[in-house]
Parts: sequence; structure tokens; C-alpha cells
Amino acid sequence: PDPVDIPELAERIESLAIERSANVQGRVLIVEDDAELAEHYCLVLQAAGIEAQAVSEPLHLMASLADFEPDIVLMDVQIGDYSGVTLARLIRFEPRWLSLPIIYLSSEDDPENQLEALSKGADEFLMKPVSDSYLVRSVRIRCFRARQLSELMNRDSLTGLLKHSLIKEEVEKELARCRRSGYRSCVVMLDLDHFKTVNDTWGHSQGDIVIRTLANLLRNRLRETDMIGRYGGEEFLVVLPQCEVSSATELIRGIGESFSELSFVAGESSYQVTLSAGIAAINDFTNGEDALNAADQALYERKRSGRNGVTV
Ligand code: GH3
Ligand code: MG
Ligand code: MG
Ligand code: MG
Ligand code: MG
Repeated sequence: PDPVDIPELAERIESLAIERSANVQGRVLIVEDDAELAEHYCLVLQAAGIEAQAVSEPLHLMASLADFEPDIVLMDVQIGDYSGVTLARLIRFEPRWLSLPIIYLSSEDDPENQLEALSKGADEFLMKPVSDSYLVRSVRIRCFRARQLSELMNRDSLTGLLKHSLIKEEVEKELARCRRSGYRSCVVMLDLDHFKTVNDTWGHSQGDIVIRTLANLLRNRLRETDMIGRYGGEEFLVVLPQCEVSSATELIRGIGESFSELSFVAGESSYQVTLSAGIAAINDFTNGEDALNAADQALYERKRSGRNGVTV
């Protein structure tokens, strides 16, 4: 084979990465008590298509984080009576924000002081004064990187679907959206039938193929706005926004039929797998947990009454 042209390859990868980071619409929370400066940063970033929000009051910091869900935080070193180092520690205290990049915007050039700040949970320094164009470009790159990493953390590695805790959160969020906007949505729990037999008969790696195939089928057949997660081993959880129970039932029944018609090939043999599903209308419940339990109960009924199908 031809030897790899490393410089050329590196150049191609580089240009791809830059192209992709140019498309990222990042979200930046600016923690800055100088109102004029905060507004300047916000405007510069917003003009470049980046969503930016400023917080000047340390007491509002945690609420702003939860509401805005930024990709990165730009932190002043001194905010009122508080040091940025203290605020970084506060942010890191919450497990949810352990991996959130915190970047100090600072004129601190004493390496010892910088190290002290880094040791308290910040990730790096951006030296003030920073030019508008450098700010935009470096923020864009950092948001791109932050999103790559959070994708990696939030996605199940076998299927690329949302992990358990993330999809569970989506049920709760969807219920809140239903309340605000008045539309109706469904939650669906799916489970492969007799999957233990698939593993026992055809082997675990065949089982993995079956799981991945169902994940791809769901991705292909559902809408861009539907949310799909791998709830457990061979269990999937789907949130269907703005969808009546009747349409959800029809949709999932169709997917189940398509799935049951697939032939999985193992050496000279082939086999089929079916799935069972339980559906609940999110709106009928006062919290996401209850909606989930109802879908789970419906799934259980379906398993008891013969599998391969949908129960509401
Ligand atoms: P039922 O129709 O009642 O759902 O029966 P089942 O055999 O599908 O259910 P059970 O809960 O008894 O078994 C599920 C099996 O799924 C057991 C477990 O080894 C297997 N499993 C879980 N995660 C994975 C995975 O990532 N890959 C593979 N290949 N198998 C998995
Ligand atoms: Mg300040
Ligand atoms: Mg089971
Ligand atoms: Mg099963
Ligand atoms: Mg199961």
C-alpha cells in the first residue's frame, strides 16, 4: 500500500475541523461585573452568530447556568466581592458542570497566580486585552470542542443514542413544554422480545448487531425532533413531541412490523426478532416519572399478552 502522506492528511483533517467549527452556533455565558465590557463581549459574539449571555451578579450564576446551558463559561477574575476562582469552585461543586470549560478572561500574567486559579477548577486563561476577532474565533473553536466532548459523554457508544439519564431528562422537559404550549406528546418504551435467546443462540456480538439495527431503524423512521435513547441493555425510550396516542401507536406498530420482517444473517442461517412497546400520553401525568411508569406498565401488559406489538 501507498505510504500515508501525513502532512497532506493533517491538512485535510485541519480544514475539515475548521469548516465544522465555523458552523457551530455556540452558547457562551460571560461572568463579568463590568457592565460595559460584558455588553461589548456579548455584542461581538452575537454578531458572529454565537449565543452569548452575561451575568454580573454571582448569586445568579448557578440559575443562569441551569437556564442557559452554555457550552463554555468566560469568567472575569474578580466579580464584585467574589474572586472568579471561588466561583469556578462553586460551579465545579455540581456534578452536572464538572466538564464545563471555564476560561478566565484576565490580565493576570503571574504564572503562580494562574496556576493557583487552574488548580481550583478553571481550564485556561485568555489574556486581556483580547481582540474582537480573536475572541470570536477562539470561542467558536472551544464551543465546537466542548460539544464534541459532551456528545461523546451523552451518547451510548454501541448505538449513538442518548444515554439513560439524558433521555429520562427529556421526558421531564417534554412535559414542561407540553404545559407551556398546550400540545400533546407521547413517551414510548420498547423492548426486544426473547433477546436472551438471541444472545444464547447466535452469540453476543450478533445480539449487538440486532440492538444497533433497531437503533438505526428508529433514527431513520422518526422525525428530527423526536428523541431516542437507549434506556437499558435491550430497552429503548422514545419521546414523540406533538404526537397523539393514535398516531404514536400507528407509527410504532409500523416500525415494529418492519423490524420483525428483517432477516439477520448468522453464517449459513438467518433469524428474525420482534419487539414489544408500551405507550403513554405524557400530558396525562403530573411528572415525567409517572409517564415513564405508565409506558413501562403498558410494555409489561404487552409482554404478558404475547409480545410482538404495541399496547397503550
Ligand atoms: P423479554 O421478551 O421478556 O423481554 O425477554 P428477554 O430475553 O428479551 O429479556 P431478559 O431481560 O431476560 O434478557 C435481556 C437480555 O439482553 C439479557 C442481556 O444479556 C441482554 N443484553 C443486555 N444488553 C446487551 C448488549 O448490549 N448486547 C447484547 N448482545 N445483549 C445485551
Ligand atoms: Mg471584574
Ligand atoms: Mg426483561
Ligand atoms: Mg427483552
Ligand atoms: Mg428488557
